[in-house]
Amino acid sequence: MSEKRPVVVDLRFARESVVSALRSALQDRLVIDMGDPANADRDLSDAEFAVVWKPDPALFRRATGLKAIFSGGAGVDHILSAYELPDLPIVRFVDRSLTDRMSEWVLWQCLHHLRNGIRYAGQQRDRLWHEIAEQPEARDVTVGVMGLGVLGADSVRKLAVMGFNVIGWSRRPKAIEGIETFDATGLDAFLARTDMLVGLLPLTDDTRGIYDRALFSRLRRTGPLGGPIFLNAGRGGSQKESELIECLADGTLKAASLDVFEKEPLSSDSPLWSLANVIVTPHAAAASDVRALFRHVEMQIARLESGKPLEFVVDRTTGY
Ligand code: NDP
Ligand code: OXD
Repeated sequence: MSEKRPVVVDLRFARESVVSALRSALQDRLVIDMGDPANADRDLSDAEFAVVWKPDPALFRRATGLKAIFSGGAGVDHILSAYELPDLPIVRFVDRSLTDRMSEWVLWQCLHHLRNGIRYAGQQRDRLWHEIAEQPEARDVTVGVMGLGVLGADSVRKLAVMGFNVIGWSRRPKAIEGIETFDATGLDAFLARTDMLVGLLPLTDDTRGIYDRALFSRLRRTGPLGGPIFLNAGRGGSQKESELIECLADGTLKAASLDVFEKEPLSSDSPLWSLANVIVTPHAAAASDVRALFRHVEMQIARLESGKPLEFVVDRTTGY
């Protein structure tokens, strides 16, 4: 073991994967795994880095010598909104595996809605052999993606490969080849063109509750799917769930695919479980691969130690 200062790991997910990945990760320094009860009262003041997902609130008071905090996921709302954080760089998790997984979820759900997946699943349950006559082509459907960051940018490209007409919206102007993009000022124009709305926004003060009735009412209603469809894999705090449920019931929205919810796990009495036009996945769109997470942490620490700046650092003023 070298002289290097320890890394404290407090990842409150996939415990077995964390334990297994730690057998070969961060070999050049001591790892203090807070999931191990033996470390519950350990002095953390010598820890240099923290790798966290929804950590113990006391962690940042105990680990007073940190140089940087690594989020165990792409989102950082789990710490920014819940803790008093020291003024340190916070690094998001950005990795090919996570990006691919998210794009898979987005394509899976968009194709499911395009190809009448909900109706065919119902027909199968009823043993009904009936081909639905109206089958729009992807090129007739406009998918509008809100959030064109690491995940949104990959999703729009892959949706375009599948033939969808794809547009995107982000706070600042963006240039993505083959994709028409809108900045914050172009929200109305963006929504008016969108048949399937995909939410890939981070949760910040500006995006909390952004998906509400007023927004859903501005989506295109004359598209080939018979009504707008909403997909959200960003954060549930961005959707006003009571209004979303009403919109799904009264036809403002034709259907939805939801991976994230205002409160998780989704309560067993939520109407979303049983609405026939809703697909629920349990915040599983793009889980972090723990081995890849530790590789990313090792890479970023190596950058720092060789005098290079950290990558994927959160802007504390915008909150993402
Ligand atoms: P990025 O930080 O790379 O991208 C965020 C995007 O959102 C940017 O395009 C940004 O605009 C845009 N944005 C932020 N605030 C606003 C705003 N107020 N108005 C308009 N656009 C805005 O994040 P990622 O793409 O890596 O991840 C996005 C989110 O996905 C994560 O924060 C997390 O919440 C969620 N996530 C969900 C997972 C799941 O399994 N369900 C897994 C992983 C992530 P600009 O480009 O102008 O800065
Ligand atoms: C993330 C997530 O932010 O899994 O990475 O939600």
